[in-house]
Amino acid sequence: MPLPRPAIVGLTSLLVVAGAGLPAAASSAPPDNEPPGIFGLDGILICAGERFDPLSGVSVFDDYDGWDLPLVTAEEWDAGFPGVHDEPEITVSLTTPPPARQTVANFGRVRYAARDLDGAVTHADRWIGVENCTDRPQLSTRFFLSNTWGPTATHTFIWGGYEDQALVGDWDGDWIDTIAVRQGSAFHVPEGHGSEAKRTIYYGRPGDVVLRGDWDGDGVDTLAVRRGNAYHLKNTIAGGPADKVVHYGKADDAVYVGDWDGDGVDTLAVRRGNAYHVRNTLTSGVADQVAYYGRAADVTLVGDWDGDGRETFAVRRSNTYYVKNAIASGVADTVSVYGRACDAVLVGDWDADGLDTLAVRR
Ligand SMILES: [Ca+2]
Ligand SMILES: [Ca+2]
Ligand SMILES: [Ca+2]
Ligand SMILES: [Ca+2]
Repeated sequence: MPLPRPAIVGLTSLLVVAGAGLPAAASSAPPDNEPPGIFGLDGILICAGERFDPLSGVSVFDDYDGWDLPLVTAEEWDAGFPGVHDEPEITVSLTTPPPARQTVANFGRVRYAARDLDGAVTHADRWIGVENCTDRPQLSTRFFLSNTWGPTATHTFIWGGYEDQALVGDWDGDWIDTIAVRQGSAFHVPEGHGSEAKRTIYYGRPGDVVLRGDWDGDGVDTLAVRRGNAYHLKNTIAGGPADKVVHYGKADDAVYVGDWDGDGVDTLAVRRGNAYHVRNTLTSGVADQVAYYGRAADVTLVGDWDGDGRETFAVRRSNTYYVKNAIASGVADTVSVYGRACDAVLVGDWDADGLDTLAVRR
């Protein structure tokens, strides 16, 4: 009796990202040439100018017995792919490599093949596109939280909507940062990583710039609305009028929130070019400290990277992070490569060990 044809799931949603000049129609796999039994290649994300390894981030699952199937590795690819794994039931290989290990100009097609035990081969074509992520990272509803700078995500979940603003905070004072999502003036605050249970609060107007911080040092993060250079701070997770209004910097300054001096209270810093004007009290006035770090074009992150209770800056260039552990000018203390150039990242202490690490929204 022949074995039932195993189906491969996990190839369903090769993530196709619209880029400049990419027709919208190319962002979905052609429905008619999807053979039965092969689904899923999720998580492929290609950045403009990035070398594309078609097997990076791909997982394939065999719904015949539920085993996760390994694909060929990048090393095998380099050694003269296509190679085929001797898997007990199915082998999956990429047979047509047009965009492989190349800079993808716009979009293209890759072909995957699956062969089951009796030698039958089925193919699946998938269109891929290229995202221009230099302006704004592609947002997603999938979050990958990591407690280290290593490649392993400790929490993976789907949460919120694609365009929702994500706000990281310790909303209940348990020292664990979680990710709230904003929809207009509604903020959905989860009970834990990936938890469906949530509180919804309403604050500000839909177009407001909203920041989060622990403005009173009680260990609980709350919200603030920015209007120009006025910051309307609220010390409880609730709607209603602000508890305090602080004016700082100029209306067009980039602003960052952090506990720069380790006193438990978050305050503001504004950035002009690569100059960071840091203030340690929630009052109007001039900066307590000015530090020059990185380049004007860098993306800036705030975190307590070394667990000393003080938050400092890191700058990001593509997927390289230059971390500084003091509010000071000078070279980075650590340099780490993490994730991909198109990733949207968030910073938080996901495990309450005092160290901030990254989460990828991909
Ligand atoms: Ca607070
Ligand atoms: Ca402080
Ligand atoms: Ca620190
Ligand atoms: Ca941590």
